[in-house]
Amino acid sequence: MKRVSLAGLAGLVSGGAALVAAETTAAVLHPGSGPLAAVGGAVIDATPTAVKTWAIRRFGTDDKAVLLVGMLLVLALCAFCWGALGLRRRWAAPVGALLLAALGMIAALTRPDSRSVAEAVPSLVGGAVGTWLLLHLIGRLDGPRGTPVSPGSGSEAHWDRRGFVASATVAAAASVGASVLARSLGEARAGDALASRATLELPAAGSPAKPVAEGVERRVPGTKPFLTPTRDFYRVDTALVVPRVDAGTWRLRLRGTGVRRPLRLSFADLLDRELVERDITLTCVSNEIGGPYVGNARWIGVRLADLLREAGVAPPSRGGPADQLVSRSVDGMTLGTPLEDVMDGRDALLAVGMNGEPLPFAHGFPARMVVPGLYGYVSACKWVTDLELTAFADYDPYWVKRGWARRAPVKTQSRIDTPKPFARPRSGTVMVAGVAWAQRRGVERVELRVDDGPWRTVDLAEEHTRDTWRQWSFPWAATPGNHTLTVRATDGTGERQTRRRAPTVPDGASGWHSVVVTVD
Ligand SMILES: Nc1nc2c(c(=O)[nH]1)N[C@H]1C(S)=C(S)[C@@H](COP(=O)(O)O)O[C@H]1N2
Ligand SMILES: [Mo]
Repeated sequence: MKRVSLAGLAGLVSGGAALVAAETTAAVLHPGSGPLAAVGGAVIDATPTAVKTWAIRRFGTDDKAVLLVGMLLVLALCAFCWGALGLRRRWAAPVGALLLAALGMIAALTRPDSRSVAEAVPSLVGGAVGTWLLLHLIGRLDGPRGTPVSPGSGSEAHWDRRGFVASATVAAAASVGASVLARSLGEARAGDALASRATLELPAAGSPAKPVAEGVERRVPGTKPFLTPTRDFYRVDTALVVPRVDAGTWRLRLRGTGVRRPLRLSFADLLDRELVERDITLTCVSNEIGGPYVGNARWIGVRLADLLREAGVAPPSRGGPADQLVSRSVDGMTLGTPLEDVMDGRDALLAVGMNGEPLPFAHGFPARMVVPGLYGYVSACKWVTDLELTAFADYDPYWVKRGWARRAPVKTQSRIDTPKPFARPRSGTVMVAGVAWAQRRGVERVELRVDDGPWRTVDLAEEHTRDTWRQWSFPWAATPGNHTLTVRATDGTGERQTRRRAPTVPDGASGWHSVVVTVD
């Protein structure tokens, strides 16, 4: 192998060691504050909305894994060039390390959940380790006693090949070992959070959910269950590392404009209140027509309106000065919800449980908001730790700053779940089935059209509540050939789902869902 390639390899090994050193330091200081998470978080925040929408559509919940792999590839490329350059110009070793460390430091210090200047330490440690190792390895690529080997001098045999291979191997092995150590350290640090969830027994709800009647659930093969199992529930958030919050030390503050008695609640305080359990269909604004980012879960928690009234808050309709409830999560995410909606009598919850269990970490443990009828980005703050009353005119939360609408009630939607696009069913009776949702308004009717034929009213499952989706099915007498199936719903106010196609940005997609099939 050429010396310059070996120097590139030295860069890779040194870069890897630098990264491991930085991440290990972070695991000790403040889990989740490593340079990878910080830079990744900054990349996510800086990504234009159009690219983010594309990434969610293209990669779904894997978007974060894809981002991580991409970052590692870019980093590897930089490290290779760093090593190769360091062979010719020694100063490139510290300078290159400093540049990357600066990137990590700036990202770590400017994250919304950054706590102190100590967040810069991991990147500094990484930079120092990387510089030292690279200089050391490159030293082995030089002739005896450090005399640089000039290209073509014929003295290539003099450099310490065995020493280089040995050093590089030791460094790589040490990095792998340290990363394993850092991982288990991270797990140990998360131990309190894990234990606080594992030992948690949710009290029974004072106001239980309405039992799901027989007629609510259709079990048509190829459709989703009425209640979405937690493991199948979609996940959308900007958290590269899922926050693992210790319920024992978690606190929720309620403060701001028009708050007469600010609240500061522990998790135990929450559980002391009356818990209500409700089935609520949650929808993501990034859901495309026919898309998967909608789920129906049984949430348990306290009524947000109760907390607000206890704090002396009045909604705008009662002369209150605030019209926006801004929720903040432990990772710095902000969401803004119309205060009027939270206090108008709907089951707006500060949820602590999902489908009979404490919230999973990925879904917001120990507490999150769920507000029927509003897209998740304006209502469903996970890992919530702060509620602030303010005005829409005075504050724009995270997504609004990035071009999404301030107010975003869920649009009426219907979806065909079976047959799947481009399916090849046999002619005869084919079950067409799916769901429709129009939270707060309810679904009154669903119609199906085959090709350009007449709209036909489908068989609707019983309504559970206005805040849950409604299943439907239609036995279709399928004839051979290509067919387009189109569905549309009418909500409880009699308004029909619009045919007008709109993209997800800024306030949710609209249009009819169609599926093309070939009947054999
Ligand atoms: N802290 C935090 N809460 C968040 C988000 C986020 O990125 N961070 N994303 C919101 C969005 S866009 C949606 S659709 C819902 C999704 O909730 P789920 O992941 O439990 O399905 O969470 C909301 N709450
Ligand atoms: Mo969302």
